[in-house]
Amino acid sequence: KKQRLAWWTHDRFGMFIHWGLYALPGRHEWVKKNERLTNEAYQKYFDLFDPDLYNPKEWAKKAKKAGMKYAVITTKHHDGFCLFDSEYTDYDAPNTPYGKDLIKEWVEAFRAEGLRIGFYYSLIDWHHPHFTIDGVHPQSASSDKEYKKLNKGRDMAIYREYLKNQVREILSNYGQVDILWLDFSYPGEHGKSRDDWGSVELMKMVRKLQPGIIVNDRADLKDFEGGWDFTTPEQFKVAEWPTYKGEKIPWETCQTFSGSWGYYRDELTWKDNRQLLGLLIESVSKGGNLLLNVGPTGRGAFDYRADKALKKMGNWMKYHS
Ligand code: FUL
Repeated sequence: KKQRLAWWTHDRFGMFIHWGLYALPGRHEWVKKNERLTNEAYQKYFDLFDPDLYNPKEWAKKAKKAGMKYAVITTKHHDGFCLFDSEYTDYDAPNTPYGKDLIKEWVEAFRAEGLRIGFYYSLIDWHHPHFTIDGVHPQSASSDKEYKKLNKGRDMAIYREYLKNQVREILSNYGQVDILWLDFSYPGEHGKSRDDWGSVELMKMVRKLQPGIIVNDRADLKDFEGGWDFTTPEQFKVAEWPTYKGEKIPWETCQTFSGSWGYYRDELTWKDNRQLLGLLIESVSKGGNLLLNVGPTGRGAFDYRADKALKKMGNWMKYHS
């Protein structure tokens, strides 16, 4: 484990990219859930998806200039839309007006800049007809009876197979993948956990397909020893180096520039450069990594505020890397 984490522990600073259909409405990647949108209401973003400014070479250059050494992109977020070409669904980038696999271009561009690459894959899926409706679903219910009615005919075993097939695809079709970032489990009433995802089986497949890959801790694999590689404190500064059974463990905090991961035009709580540098320095000083997120627009460009912030990080990293 230590060996496969060596590059990551050394590199420390990466770019997270949340990009998908939700970039079009531009008001949070959870817009489908937050506004309880149906598949029909959400369909227009698929029908209009045509990012004419998408230039992953430019993105990769920006990440590199900012001092980042790796990048993780959403191959599928909770809304179920696949940025990659999938044999198992029509709900993917090649079927939008854009008409191409977005991940293929992305991987080539980031590799060309010498960056390591990671795939975020959402375990949650608000589009698949067999994904059971639960507490964080856009069509969530208010009583057990209602859940029962809504979930009649939905079969998680079918979805489980789908997710396994898709993880196989993303780990087979793009060469070496350095990180798998699964997201996320919420055990409890109307929540989902490792048996819903088939996490144990899934991990066996992952390790076989990509022996060098490192995997985060969000598939409810409780045992750190045989399961995941690093833990993922989200949107907070850790007070001290996280531990497991008394041992310090590898960790990475993921953070946004503003309040949302997906592009959110009118969200104005952007962190300033001092805060961002503080995050990086403090995380590294406590043995952790920083995965700093960019949410590109529906046309495929970085927001000017993200550009500005990345430039400033780069200026600092040039002298203190
Ligand atoms: C969370 C997700 O629900 C957010 O949308 C985002 O992807 C973040 C990194 O993880 O759990």
